[in-house]
Amino acid sequence: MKCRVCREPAIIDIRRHNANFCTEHFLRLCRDQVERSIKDFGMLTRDEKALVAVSGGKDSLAVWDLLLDLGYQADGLYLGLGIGDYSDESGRLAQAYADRRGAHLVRVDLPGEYGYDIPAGSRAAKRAPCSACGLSKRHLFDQAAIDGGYDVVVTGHNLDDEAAVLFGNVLHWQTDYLGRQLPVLPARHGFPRKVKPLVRLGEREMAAYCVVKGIDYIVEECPMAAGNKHLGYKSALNDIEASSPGAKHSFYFGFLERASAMFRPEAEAEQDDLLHPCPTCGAPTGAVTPDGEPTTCAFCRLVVRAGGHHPPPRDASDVPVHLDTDRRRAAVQEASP
Ligand code: Q46
Ligand code: ZN
Ligand code: ZN
Repeated sequence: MKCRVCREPAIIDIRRHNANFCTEHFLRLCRDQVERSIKDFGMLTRDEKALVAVSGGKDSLAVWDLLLDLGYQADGLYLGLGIGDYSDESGRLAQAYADRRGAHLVRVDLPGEYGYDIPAGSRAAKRAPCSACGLSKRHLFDQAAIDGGYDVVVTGHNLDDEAAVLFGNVLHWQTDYLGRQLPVLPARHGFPRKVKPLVRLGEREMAAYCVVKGIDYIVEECPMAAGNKHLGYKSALNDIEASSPGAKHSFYFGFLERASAMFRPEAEAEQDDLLHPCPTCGAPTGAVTPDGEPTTCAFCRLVVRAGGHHPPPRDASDVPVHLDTDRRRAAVQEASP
């Protein structure tokens, strides 16, 4: 097995490229694919401040590493979700990476600051763990990015993730989700842009990238992921990819090029529909009571049902931006048609 570029011994075969690569040219391929996604989709510039959502897994550590190597300004954000040993170990690995690179890691601890963890919170709120977790993560990423003055939030979603989400959305014809499934979600309502620079790279490549770069990542799956439909879709797509290399890539990029625009008007109309600032946290929300009255956002309702609380401002002059309802209201009104 020889490298396609230099004919030296290869360390990885990538069947969808019908090619093998040595260490040097594999790393170059990863960097080129990330740079290409960033340019093609207008994800970020080197003048902007990026906050990378780091879970301690291979994808988020790899995307952080790639952005730093490519000269982007990227800090990490680790959310402690209180999922037992899994959270302890993933937090340790995220911090170890940051220390080794001399990079800055912002840490938010859900049990310490909000008074609930994902296992207990999801039981109390009668929500599936991944649903309570996803809702909490989205809110806390946005909030940390606003509080820290970041322009863009980066996540480590790779081609396998995006193809699996697309597969699930198509299987159930979730047309509103299809309209939002993009590698870049533009900034709106005072929230930063969200970008996925790994969409051109697969899960296997990201594991290989971490091994080659000596990045220690958490290998176990989150223990709450059992029964998660996403894993089933991934494995179905892996079977298809095995007999038809490149299938995931053409499924996902074919969707972006030829179909996604058809679903966008519905998703955009829904997003702009009747938003108001949440009376508790200030985040824009479309939540209404059964009588149609504007009410608190899904995250704040989860916090209450899970028996948690919002962290108090440290002093009157230090009200976090996410609690600055006037500023958030102005952003919502400005964005309203
Ligand atoms: S961390 Fe959270 Fe994932 Fe664990 S509980 Fe589900 S969503 S599986 S990426
Ligand atoms: Zn080579
Ligand atoms: Zn709220």
